Amino acid sequence: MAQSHQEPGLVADDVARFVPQDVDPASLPRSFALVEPMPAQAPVPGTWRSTPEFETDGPWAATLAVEAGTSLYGTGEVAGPLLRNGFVTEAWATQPFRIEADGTPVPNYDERSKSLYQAHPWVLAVRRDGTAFGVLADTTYRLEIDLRAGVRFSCETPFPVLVIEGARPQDVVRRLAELTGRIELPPRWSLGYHQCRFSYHPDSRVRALADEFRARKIPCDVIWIDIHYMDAYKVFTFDPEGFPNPRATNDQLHERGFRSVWILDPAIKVEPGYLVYEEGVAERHFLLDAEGREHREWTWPGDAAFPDYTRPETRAWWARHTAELLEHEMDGLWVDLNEPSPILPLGAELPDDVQHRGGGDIAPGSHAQYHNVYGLLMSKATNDAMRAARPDRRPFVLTRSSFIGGQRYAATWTGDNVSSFEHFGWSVPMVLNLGLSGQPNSGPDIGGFAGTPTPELFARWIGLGALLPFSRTHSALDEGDQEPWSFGPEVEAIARTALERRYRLLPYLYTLFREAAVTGLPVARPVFFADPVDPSLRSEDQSFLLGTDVLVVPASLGAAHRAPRLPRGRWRPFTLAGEDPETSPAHPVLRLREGAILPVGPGGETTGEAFEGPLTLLVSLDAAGRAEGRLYEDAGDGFGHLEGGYRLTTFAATSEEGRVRVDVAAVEGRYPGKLRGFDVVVL
Ligand code: NBV
Repeated sequence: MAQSHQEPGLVADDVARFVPQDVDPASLPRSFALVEPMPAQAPVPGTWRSTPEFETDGPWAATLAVEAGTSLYGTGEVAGPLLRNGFVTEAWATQPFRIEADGTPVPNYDERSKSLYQAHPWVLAVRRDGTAFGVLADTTYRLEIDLRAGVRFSCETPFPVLVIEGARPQDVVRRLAELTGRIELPPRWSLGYHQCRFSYHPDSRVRALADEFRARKIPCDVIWIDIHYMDAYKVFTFDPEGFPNPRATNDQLHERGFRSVWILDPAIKVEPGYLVYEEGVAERHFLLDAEGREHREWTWPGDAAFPDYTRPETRAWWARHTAELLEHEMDGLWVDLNEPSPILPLGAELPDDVQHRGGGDIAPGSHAQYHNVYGLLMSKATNDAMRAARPDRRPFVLTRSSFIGGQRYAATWTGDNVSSFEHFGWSVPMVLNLGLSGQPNSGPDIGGFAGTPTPELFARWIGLGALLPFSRTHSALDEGDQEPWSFGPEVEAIARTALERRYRLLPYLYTLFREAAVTGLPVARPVFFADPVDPSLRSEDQSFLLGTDVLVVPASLGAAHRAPRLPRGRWRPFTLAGEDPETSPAHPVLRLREGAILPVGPGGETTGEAFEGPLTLLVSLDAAGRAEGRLYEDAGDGFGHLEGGYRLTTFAATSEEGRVRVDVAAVEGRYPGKLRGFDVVVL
């Protein structure tokens, strides 16, 4: 039986909270999505456009009708198209894989899969008239999201629904970020290119890799160290043969102008004599089964126990070990397998009745309640640890699992993918829907994780991946090499050019990351943001926008795909590194909006170089002969920018009698030093 909501509450002009009838709001679990509890409420006015109908007999459900012509987006990390109308998914963090005959685990999902590694109980709806609303089912429990007829959420436990109204979809996304949190500005080095594989091992291979990048003059800032650095996959240990001196490895990387990111898994190997395990037992840090015994699962290191990150004491213990690890001078941390995922048997998950004991502002609860926030809490514990250990540096954490709001603590990647054109084609829509769900810092495994790409596929993937917010190549154990030079000289040249383009764009990209940190707007945005009333743009998901000014148009994925739909107005093509997208389709065409000024840097092999030296301002005048653009600068690390230690420069161009003149129209912030010199190029 459908019932209307009880005591709907307006918490701001554009946000309303609805609770199912007969449910005492005070009886609902605390929110993990929201940064602050909801403020006092007033009655929702009769003019409110989108209101849920609740069902309370059977599973709890909430349905919102949508007008014809409404486009649905969001739902976090989902494979398939950007436009989500007609899909049924689940907010339930999952590791989707199957085992090949030879024992290799292979990611196993497609457009119809219900869930991937992260959980975002959130839908963004854009009405035909370009106005928008967003719906958050504020629960951590497993939730079905059915978008076949309007928006329908269903769940075994009652949940409140938040509805955000906006004049445009951008307003809704900004409001979502106000409520669920924004990213911290990442350290500038993390905007560079990242090279990863499972695993670069031993340490001599890491050094050789770094030298190879420099010898070949291919831009790269970060090398990643996957699980083989550990001793038998035991967290917070080092393989005495392969990585006997991790500090030296990091020092050598730093000498060569690289940073390093090292992986951490949650599963702690059950092994007498292993300090971390023994402490975990003695101090009761592990999840318990329904009978109160330590819960174990078969994982990468074998039988393992799982830290209970709902406990403040356990987060502090994790932080202490993380701080000790950081004494070896790793620059960033990568938290993996935190859905959390056992390895065997296939598809295993921790049982719903496993107990999380909570503490502080987190109530004790079952795994059914806390499964979806395991990755979020592990990210938080790791981020807090980095911040406490290094108060002067910005933490960098990458997580595989997350929950809505997870952008507060970590960047993310789209998990294990496959070296196929199909998975390649999902890169852009996945990054866009994550952005529309609050997470602006993401990217796919370039080249694909499982399998080895053809030279053509790798070229296409790095050409595109170099333009996504987080840009990292990664590949699985036992797969062929996936370095920029692994596919012959032609692809190497394409990869170098692709990365040179990224490094020239970095001043603009960093400006967009700053915008994301302040407003929550994504770095990579759907094309329909340029014109939310143009219905032809609603399903465009191979082209995308960087900020408001740069349109990225990749070559078509083949005859089965339609030609890209571009927003109205003049978008002038430009090049950055001598590329020719006509002859080399791996390089997406870049276009600059009329009326925009794009600040580009000199490029270089490291972010250090790319943020020094003269700027070029690319100017694309509008019909009135004007253009404007912005550039954000700061120290690149640390927190001085939060105290005004930054400079946000607005450039304005005017044209008179055929001459274009660019002025500094405004400067915000107190960043020492003179503004970098600039050349002007009028497109
Ligand atoms: O740590 C090894 C891998 C990692 O390379 C990959 O990126 C993660 O998604 N990890 C999964 C664990 C191995 C699972 C097969």
